[in-house]
Amino acid sequence: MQRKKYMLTLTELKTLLATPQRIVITTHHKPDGDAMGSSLGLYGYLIQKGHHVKVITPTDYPTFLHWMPNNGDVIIFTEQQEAAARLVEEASLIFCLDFNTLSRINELGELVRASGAKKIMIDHHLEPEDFDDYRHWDINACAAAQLVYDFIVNQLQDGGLINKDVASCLYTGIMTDSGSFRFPSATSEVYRIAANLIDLGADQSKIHELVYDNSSENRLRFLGYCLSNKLEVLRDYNTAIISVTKEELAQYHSITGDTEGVVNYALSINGIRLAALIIERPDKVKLSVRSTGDFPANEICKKYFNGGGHRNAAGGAAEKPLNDVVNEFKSILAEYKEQLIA
Ligand SMILES: [Mn+2]
Repeated sequence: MQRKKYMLTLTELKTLLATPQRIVITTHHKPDGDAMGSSLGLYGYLIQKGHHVKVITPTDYPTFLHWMPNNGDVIIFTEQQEAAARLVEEASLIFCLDFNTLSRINELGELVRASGAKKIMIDHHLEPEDFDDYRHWDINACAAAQLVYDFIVNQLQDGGLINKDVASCLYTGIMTDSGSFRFPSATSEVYRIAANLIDLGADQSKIHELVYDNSSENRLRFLGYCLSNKLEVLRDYNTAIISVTKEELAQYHSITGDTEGVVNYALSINGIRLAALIIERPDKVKLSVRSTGDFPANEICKKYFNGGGHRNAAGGAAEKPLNDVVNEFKSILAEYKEQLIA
């Protein structure tokens, strides 16, 4: 892609980072383990350099991520809009982690766009928008946290500052985005980075427990309900769908993070190549779509549901009744039948 404007070089960025800056780190809507892990990992590095740093998330995020080092310093935009807006406006550098289009951070996006700060994108999603001044972007990276590691160690040559806190955050990002090191993106290089992070203090067993064995009883019962009552298996298309109404979410007192990972259970059925979790949210219907092998989940999300993502993990949304979205999703499958039954 042709970049129009003048880009910051690595040398120029290093020079900027050599003196204290006012830095904002932000990440995508409804942050996941990689969004928070990459953000708080970079935060833990930058504060050691004497910068004034704040992590601002567009929205809240799951409680199973609240244990992360320096979580108490995070500002949630929807809860502290004025303070967040001031920080963005006054920042000299804004790091944009684990997303690459400003629409992914809601109203915060326009504030970031308007800010005079230099913008640094560290990301691994397809099709970045041209809003940044410096880019460390690689779609083959398993996580933004892997790219933050590479940024600190190889680009800034500052690996000596990866302490236990930084290592724990970056490890969390890599672990969650690689499906606990099982997706094809978890290359031997990723395992080597993880091993380094363990050597630097990340307690891999503890971190796994904090993230994955930290469910509320409601969350587990909700999962059970989805699997026994809401799962639809369409064998003709090797596809499984779980759809959930807002009444059902309320019945299980669902909170942020409670629906995360549910779609993976649908995908884990033998022979299933495509799985969707379709949820009625207050404003719109949201889809999480997962696939195996080379089936493009992101293509379906982009073409029909105003979204996108990775080939095997994508998302979208629709402003229609839940049933209409479920029926539309089913009607699309015929177009992909050959690929789905291959
Ligand atoms: Mn990510």
